[in-house]
Amino acid sequence: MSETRIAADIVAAENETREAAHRSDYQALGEKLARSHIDIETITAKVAEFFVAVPSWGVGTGGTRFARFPGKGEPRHIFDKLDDCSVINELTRATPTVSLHIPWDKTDPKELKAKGDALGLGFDAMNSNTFSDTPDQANSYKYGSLSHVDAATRAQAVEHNIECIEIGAAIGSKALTVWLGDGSNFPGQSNFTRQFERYLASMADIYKALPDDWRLFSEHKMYEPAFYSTVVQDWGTNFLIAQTLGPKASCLVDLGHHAPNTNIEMIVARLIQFGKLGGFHFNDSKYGDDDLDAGSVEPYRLFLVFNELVDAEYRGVQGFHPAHMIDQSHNVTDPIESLISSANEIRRAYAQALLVDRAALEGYQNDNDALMASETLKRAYRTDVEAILAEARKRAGGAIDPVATYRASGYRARVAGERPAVKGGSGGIV
Ligand SMILES: [Mn+2]
Repeated sequence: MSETRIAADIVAAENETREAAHRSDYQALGEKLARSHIDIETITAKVAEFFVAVPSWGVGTGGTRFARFPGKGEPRHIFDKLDDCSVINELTRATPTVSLHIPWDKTDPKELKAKGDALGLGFDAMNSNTFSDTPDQANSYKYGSLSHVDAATRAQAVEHNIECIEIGAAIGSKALTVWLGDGSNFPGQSNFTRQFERYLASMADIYKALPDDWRLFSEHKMYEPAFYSTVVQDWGTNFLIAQTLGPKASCLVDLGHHAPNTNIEMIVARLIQFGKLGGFHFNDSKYGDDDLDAGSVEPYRLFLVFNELVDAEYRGVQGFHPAHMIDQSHNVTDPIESLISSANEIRRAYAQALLVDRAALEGYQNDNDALMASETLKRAYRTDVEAILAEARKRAGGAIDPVATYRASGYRARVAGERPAVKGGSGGIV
């Protein structure tokens, strides 16, 4: 990394204060795992190779439809956002890519690329936005975009998505995520079939514009902003879309976009089995699309999702390379701290899933030993893998305790002085 936002000597000094305790914890965990014939070095190496993209919109303070309470030193534009994203990666070494949202982050692609290169950051999936209007656009998305009854509005929405691909191609992205707010608020307002036909035709036009090595992710969501029906409302519809469009299309699973109590890990398994799992928007949820921090409410569910991913990894499923992205809205925390913590929680779930004794689990499943099958998962989940996560961070140049190191660095106070408060800013509720 040629430029850093957190001085290396601060990271080194903070690590020094924790080194002895960490070394002791790592050794103790290694001995414990060895008793189960697990080599801690193998797990640490795999964790160090697991990465998740941060969303550019996640480093600004989010809000609700009631209010937004800005934080200090909020990023004013995409270049400030990239600085904040760099801080997260410098401390966690788990987030080397950023997912952009257009038009929120629209600027000269050459400058974007140069800034990313300077910070050692790459660009993950591009996100289009046809759920709000820009001041200069000809046709409004009030009544829909890709599925709108008006052909000119649909064409405008298609054109916007193609522009996202062009910007992405110029900065090294390889995927486009399409989430749209199209739906209806009243029974009878829209003809479900005609609306979905129009949507599929628009998506086919976008698909045609994809470069050969690109992927197209469609993201389903049960409700909101439309409250009676949504065009891409669930994983079944999402699967139909991916299957209809072709091999470059697959499904994005946002953990918050399901009905309460939905068995998300089972959806993940189904999509893997039929080759249509494109990737994730990680977050957590209590009631709806809450966009809470990953692992903050239901860490066991996050683990169970990773249990399916690791199962697929070990089975060597062909073409299995889901995109890992975070999609959260931070209303009451410093967004940088939330994203640091979330990246760690995602890696934690991965590490725990790596510890599952898969041969034993299969044996219990074949013997119909439900209790021991469950216990096999729980045993892995109960293991405190923090020392593995810390070791992976430290070896890559990151912090043993990234949130404490971030606070010690004084970064937020520094940027608060450099970035005068601005009104507005983009929310983070996709
Ligand atoms: Mn999302």
